[in-house]
Amino acid sequence: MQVAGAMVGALWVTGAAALWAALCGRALALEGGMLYPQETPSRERKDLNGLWDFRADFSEDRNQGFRERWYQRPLRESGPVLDMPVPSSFNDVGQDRKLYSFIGWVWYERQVLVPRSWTQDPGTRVMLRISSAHYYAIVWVNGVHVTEHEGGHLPFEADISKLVQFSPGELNRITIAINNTLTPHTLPPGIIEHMTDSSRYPKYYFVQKTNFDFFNYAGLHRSVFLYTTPVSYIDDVTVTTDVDQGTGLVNYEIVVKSNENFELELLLWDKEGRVVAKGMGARGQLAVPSAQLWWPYLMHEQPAYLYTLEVTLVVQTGAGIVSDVYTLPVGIRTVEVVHNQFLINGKPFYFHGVNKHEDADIRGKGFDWALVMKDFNLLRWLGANSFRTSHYPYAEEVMQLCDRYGIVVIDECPGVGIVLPESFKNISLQHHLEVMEELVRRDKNHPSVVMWSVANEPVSWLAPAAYYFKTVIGHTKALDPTRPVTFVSNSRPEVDRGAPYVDVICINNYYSWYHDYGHLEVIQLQVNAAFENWYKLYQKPIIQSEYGADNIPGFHQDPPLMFSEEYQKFVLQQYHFALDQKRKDYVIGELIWNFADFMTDQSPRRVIGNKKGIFTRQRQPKGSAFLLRERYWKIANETMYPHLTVTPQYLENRFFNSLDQNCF
Ligand code: BDP
Repeated sequence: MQVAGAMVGALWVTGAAALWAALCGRALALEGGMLYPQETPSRERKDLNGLWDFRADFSEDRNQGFRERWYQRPLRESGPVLDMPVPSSFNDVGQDRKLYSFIGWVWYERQVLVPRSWTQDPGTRVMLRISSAHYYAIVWVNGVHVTEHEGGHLPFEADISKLVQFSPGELNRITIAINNTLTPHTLPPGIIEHMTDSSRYPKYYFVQKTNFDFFNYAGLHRSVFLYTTPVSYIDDVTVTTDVDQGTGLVNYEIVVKSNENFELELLLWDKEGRVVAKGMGARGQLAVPSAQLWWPYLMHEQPAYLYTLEVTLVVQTGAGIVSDVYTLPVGIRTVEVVHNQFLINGKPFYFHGVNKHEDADIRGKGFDWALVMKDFNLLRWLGANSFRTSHYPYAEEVMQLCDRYGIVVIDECPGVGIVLPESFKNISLQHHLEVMEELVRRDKNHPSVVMWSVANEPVSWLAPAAYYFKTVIGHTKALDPTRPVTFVSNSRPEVDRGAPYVDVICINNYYSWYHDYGHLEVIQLQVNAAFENWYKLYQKPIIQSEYGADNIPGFHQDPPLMFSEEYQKFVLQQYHFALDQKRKDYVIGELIWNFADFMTDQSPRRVIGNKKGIFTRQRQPKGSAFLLRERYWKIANETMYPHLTVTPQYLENRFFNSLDQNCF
């Protein structure tokens, strides 16, 4: 039957990738490093953002594009195409209701002229990098299949040197087919429900069901790049840091791809342009006496200090000497969980921050610099020192800004909505492990990333969850022994099967919202009891990783009623009373749900999306934003000047109103 065919189409691809991975004996995704494409003296970059040709395959089985091989000739010859902006989700750009909720394959195409210098020199390697394509992507260049990738939030790339060198001076056609179908084995998982009751649904009717609370936007969400390296090149750089009595230690490991003999030279530059340490070889340690440490925003007078590591590869080839240069910002800092504390550079760190989403009007999950900067400016205004990348990895450029501004990150993978028993099977587990590998590979060098989160609110009380989370958490710790690992629970301590393996307990609850709604008077008691129960059982530090209430902007009601501004503020205040009793003890953080209103699937519980933002979707403050702002600056004052009695305004004037951009 044709609709089944549509899903078989989607699954066939997933199956093929898994089979290929099994045959190769390793995950496809992890061949090589995934350094952010940079312009350096040896590397050039061209971004392919702008308008692409676009066509959704509305055929009943969604497989017309494959049957007719749309990748073999210009897409516009296959039928009508739309102009589609990249980066952007495709859902909200047009006026077509069918495209808004489309499930299946969409096709993107862009013709690109590659600079002659790239194609004439056989010593140049040309890479195509796709920063995010949600969810499954197949890529062709000039009709030749070059790569496939599963997972919507992490980058992948292909070496297309041979293909572009074959046709110098001609336009090259890049075709990307993307399928947004979620199955029990994707991350996040989902399920396709076929509605077969012909008295209620048309023929072949199906819907995508998910167990997470954000809209499943799809498309090319982040930049597409072409970039070059020499054919002998620096493939990966891994940096970890330590501090020994004021001396900063930078441990490095470089992976080089080269068939020839090579040498590696390393220079570490400070902000003033002085070389503070030098190294040689693929592995070693640089020592920086009296190092300036990387401190979080509002934890130090000079936060977010970054050195620059310059790696130079020198290769002796038959044709002479070739070099490749890569530079990486390096923040020297330590992270440790000791007893009830989360220590950054040996000092207790309290997370006062937010949970976010990549979400905005029109663009959906499409990356947008203006939006990103607005969000960082709002974080600064708020006095927030941290956020969690709920519920998937964010754009690389966002992570770079966190390093630069000292915003601490809990880096979460797309393990959200894991509730179906099938999603605990081996095939899902294997994929989850691969996703963690991809995430750690991409984000390992960011000083801002202080903890990995492997999941949000899975049904962690199910029996298979114990093995599943033990494996995922264990694997993550093996991949990166320098950072703590958590997963975010909404369960009860006595039945949670993941909590024994985490370093920090992260708990979500919505007292007087999803439970005892309307009963504001029970919040403090319930928050306190939850903290005590979790702590009694695990003796681990706790973060209140979500709490909040919806507020429809403009709704006012006093005494407070649900959905009014007054109710949202009241809920927050009650949580704050409870948090204040425990935060000098074992509670090490509070992250509001959510930074801004965001789009969700339609449901009777959602009024055009989730309205728990303290900012609207257009980033305007609700009353709760002012409440939180006062609290965060107060906490920041206590942290930074524990020995002084300063007013909340002191720090705010010192940092926020200062014109010194280095402060943020
Ligand atoms: C939490 C989820 C989050 C939801 C939130 C809510 O982690 O993704 O958006 O509930 O319902 O449980 O607002």
